[in-house]
Amino acid sequence: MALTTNKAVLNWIDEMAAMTQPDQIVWIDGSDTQIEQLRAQACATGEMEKLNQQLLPDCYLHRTAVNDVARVEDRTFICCKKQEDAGPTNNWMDPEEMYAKLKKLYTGAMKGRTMYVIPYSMGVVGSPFAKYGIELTDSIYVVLNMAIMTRVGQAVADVIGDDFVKGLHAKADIDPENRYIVHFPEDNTIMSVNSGYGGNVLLGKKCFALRIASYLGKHQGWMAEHMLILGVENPQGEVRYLAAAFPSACGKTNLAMLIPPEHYRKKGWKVWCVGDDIAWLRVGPDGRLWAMNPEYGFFGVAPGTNEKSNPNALHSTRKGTIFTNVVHNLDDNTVWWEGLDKNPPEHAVDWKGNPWNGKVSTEKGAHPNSRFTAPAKNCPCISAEFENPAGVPISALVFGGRRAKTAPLVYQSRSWEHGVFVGSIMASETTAAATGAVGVVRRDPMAMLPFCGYHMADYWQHWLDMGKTLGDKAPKIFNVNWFRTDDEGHFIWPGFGDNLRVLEWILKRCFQEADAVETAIGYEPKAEDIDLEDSGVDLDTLKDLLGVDTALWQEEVKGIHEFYQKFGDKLPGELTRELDALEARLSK
Ligand code: SAT
Ligand code: MN
Repeated sequence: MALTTNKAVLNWIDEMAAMTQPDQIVWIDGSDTQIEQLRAQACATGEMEKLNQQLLPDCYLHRTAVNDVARVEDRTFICCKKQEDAGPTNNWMDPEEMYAKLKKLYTGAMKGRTMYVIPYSMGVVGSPFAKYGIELTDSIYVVLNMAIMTRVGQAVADVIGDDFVKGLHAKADIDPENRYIVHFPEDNTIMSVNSGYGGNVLLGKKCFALRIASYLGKHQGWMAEHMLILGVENPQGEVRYLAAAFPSACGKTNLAMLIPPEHYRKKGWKVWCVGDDIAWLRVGPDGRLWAMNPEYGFFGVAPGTNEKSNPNALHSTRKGTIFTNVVHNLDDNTVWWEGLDKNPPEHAVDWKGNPWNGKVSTEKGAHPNSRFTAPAKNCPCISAEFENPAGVPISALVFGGRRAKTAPLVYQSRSWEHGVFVGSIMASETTAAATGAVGVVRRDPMAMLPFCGYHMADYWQHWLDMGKTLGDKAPKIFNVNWFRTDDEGHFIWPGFGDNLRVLEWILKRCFQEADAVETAIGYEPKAEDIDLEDSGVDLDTLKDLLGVDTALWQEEVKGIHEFYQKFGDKLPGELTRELDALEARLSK
């Protein structure tokens, strides 16, 4: 039975059902009974496997098709009326043409299947900052993941209005040649077909909360960013918040849940996680920038997650979690992945569904982009403000990427405008989170390259405009790089919990409690001002990590000129001026 009488919702569902022709339509009310029933059904068909309920209560395993393991950026489209509005970094097609193309793929795609109707909320249901969507899907896996990642069910159906985001997902034949992830920002519509993998099909996440929301934010004066949100509590008991943007699979989840080094813990430092992937930011009534996490769970990268790197994430996955494309340990019916421990199972099934012996196999058992979908409330360090609809006030915005050489450990921008410049020139080595080559340096402005729902240069202008609104209440902007390597390719900075040493300086800077030295690229800490006690890093190494290599940066400037050319007249003048100023400072 329909959970709402909203005509706009019902008419749209009728239209989509007429096209996709499911055998039946089932509304997701979000009740435990219904979720339990769907889990049982998915296990009966082999879509999911129930794991050891003593060790991993309410946990399940799923394997995607072998050709369907990551976001497909080359098949992701922004379809607005004018191509110019999508910009040079997005794939575009005329909406009419795309609707016609998709219609063919969706027609009859749900024959013999059930269409699930998922009313979901991004943000606390009923709050002025929440936005609602409906996802139609023929995948139980999608339903169960959405029920972890977002707030779903009757409570949402009760408050949904006419301006909901429409999402249609059909697995169809999982045909990579006909896989499309399409956004129509002007119609509040998302259509995804021929995939069953997370980022392509959990439409509340990248599709809505970033691509559609960034477009809405531009028009409504707020921002949707690919950022984690965390609170750092100092020994005085004061919690200061920051939001940080890193490309996919660069450690956002690890940073969001970091455990302070022992030396810090003893003094009383604590870290609280508000979000690990997406931040919606607005100017609050006090004129400051406030951030809230629109999601309800974590869709984290499994490989590398362990008791040392991220105990909080690992703990979060011990109940009510869905594992995708990890190793199935047949001895105790649990899961394993590379980097979990040094004890890979002997009797196991790999992510492709083949028998796998971790003691002898030279092939990876888990896919490098294998994932866990875990409820946020499982996280031991979840912030008390997680369910606060208004979110938290942000003192610092941090950009970062994976750079072997150029970017120093940390630097602060000279101003908001310069900070927008720093975000716009972000570059990172690619990871397994998207299909394509791994380890190639690409420009990924604000970590939003694959997620900005409109012209990137207009997006930068929006950042500049937000800075004008915020004025002297604007957060300070920083850039970090945990990934510098030595000549043998080893990481120099220990990372993980030790990153708090850098966050301490960042937050002190926001409250005029720490000094800095000026360099050509921005303000850096005095090496003595970073607490290195028990870090295993000595002062000289830290000085190296903070080093700015002029020749490398001059090369970088050339690359930025080239990159900026893509944006033509739309490139805000402020950014060209910042680039010229950087060039001038480097040649001094
Ligand atoms: O696959 S997702 O897009 O949800 C995760 C990521 O790539 O950041
Ligand atoms: Mn992400």
